[in-house]
Amino acid sequence: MSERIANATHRQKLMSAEDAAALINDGDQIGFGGFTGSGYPKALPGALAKRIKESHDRGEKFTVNVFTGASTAPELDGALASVDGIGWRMPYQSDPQMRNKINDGTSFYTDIHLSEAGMMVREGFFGNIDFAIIEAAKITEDGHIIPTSSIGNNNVWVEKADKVIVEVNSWQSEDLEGMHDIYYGFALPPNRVPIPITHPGDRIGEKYLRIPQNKVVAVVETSDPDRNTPFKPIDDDSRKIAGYLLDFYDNEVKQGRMPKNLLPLQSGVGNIPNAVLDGLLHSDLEHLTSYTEVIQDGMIDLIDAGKLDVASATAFSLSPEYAHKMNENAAFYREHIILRPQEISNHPEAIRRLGVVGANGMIEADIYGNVNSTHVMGSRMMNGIGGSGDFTRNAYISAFVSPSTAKNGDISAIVPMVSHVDHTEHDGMVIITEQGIADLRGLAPRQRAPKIIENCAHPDYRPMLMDYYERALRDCKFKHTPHLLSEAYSWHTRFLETGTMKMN
Ligand code: 0RQ
Repeated sequence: MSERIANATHRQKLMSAEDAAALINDGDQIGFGGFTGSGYPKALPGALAKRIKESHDRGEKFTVNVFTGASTAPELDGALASVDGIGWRMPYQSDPQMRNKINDGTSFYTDIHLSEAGMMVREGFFGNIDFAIIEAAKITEDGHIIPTSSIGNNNVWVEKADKVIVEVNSWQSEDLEGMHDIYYGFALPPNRVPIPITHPGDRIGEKYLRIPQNKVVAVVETSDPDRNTPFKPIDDDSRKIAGYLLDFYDNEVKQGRMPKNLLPLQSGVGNIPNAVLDGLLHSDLEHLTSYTEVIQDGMIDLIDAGKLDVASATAFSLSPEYAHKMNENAAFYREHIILRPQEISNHPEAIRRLGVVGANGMIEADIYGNVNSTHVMGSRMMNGIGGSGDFTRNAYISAFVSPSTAKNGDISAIVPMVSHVDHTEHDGMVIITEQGIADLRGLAPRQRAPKIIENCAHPDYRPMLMDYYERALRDCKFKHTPHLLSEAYSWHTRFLETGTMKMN
């Protein structure tokens, strides 16, 4: 038996994943660990999926409601979705099978801000949580639980759940001990108090996850790695977008609006954010800090180069190569990285106080600066809003970054009116594509539209957008935000009918 389960009481609860899954029933609400492919339970979801499949084969109904930190991996979302085992899901996902089940109507999906997911469960808005199923690197002799590569909402799930199942994963480094900072100062209104973070590196909580021992009904041993996808090599467009963003930051420093080492950085996941981090690596900036959601490969490079003093997040989102590096060197990286609950990493209060500088991806923006991050053609769910809203509304500077077109140029990322709105024109400040940058701060809608069209739209779509805007300006009775409502979605309907937004 693994020495990773050093506590005698917990050792008595050791069982197989199949036996632990047998404790779960149809309709149960389960808070799973897991955030952007890190720190999710590896064995229980598969064993549960098998049980669900057997029930379905017998003609019995069996679905569970799945709560997580954010996206997980094929072993969790994929396994449960593929057997139609998820009745309802929150707050973020990116697994192809899960996405299909949401879009074909099999599973309900409640897409909410990541900072609010745990909070709302505490507030009782989602009813009772039956199980928390979380991953640990070790259970120490005196019963302390050392978390793994994400915290996410684990603190909330174990606090609110009736029963807890702990997977102890020997793949995770024991040297993660000390990297986590779990805050226990939350209360319900009217008893809330300020969150005492004034610097990204502040530690305000505890190293271990508190789990009432009497709640633990099963302990399961695993050894599988986190399954993150490697990043693609940085392409020209991503490099250009990163270049515009870094020049913009540089100008903010010159204008005296940001200090020389910038302000704490937040970046979404993906290839453009990774290109931004690579750009920072090759700049002469020093003593950078980060207050973000996920630690990506580029941040590890910045730490290695001595340029990033401290990074605060709730999870890793590392390629397999970098995850291996983390496992080998966690004792070093824990001096520079703090993993917090997502209710703290994404907390509006902390983001606003620290003056975080954010950059997130988008699906489309409209000519007035409203942004759609989630729905393709207004109806098809991609991933979810994730943390983009937490950061965009509260950041010191909020940027959206995207290629100006998608699907080989048949879709323009700049459209007359977004087909779904996640971030309103009141939230985002800067839009960047490979074509250029539109700084929207202080601009009224009629000042924004020409700037977004000229600077950000692809040349193939620029004249069409300008034509729409000019006719709207001429024919719309009200001139604050001129629109031709009968035409505003014609670009999307044209794509759905003909396969391209272009006029043939
Ligand atoms: O499709 O995968 O089939 O090739 O969307 O697009 O350009 O690779 O960009 O990976 O950064 O994703 C908004 C989805 C962008 C992401 C979104 C298609 C495109 C491609 C991916 P394929 P790209 P990205 C912190 C912050 C919300 C959550 C968030 C996201 C695929 O950034 O999920 O920000 N954001 N969290 O072809 C049709 C368009 C499209 C389009 C792109 N206009 N129409 N398809 N695509 N634009 C992290 C967390 O919160 C956890």
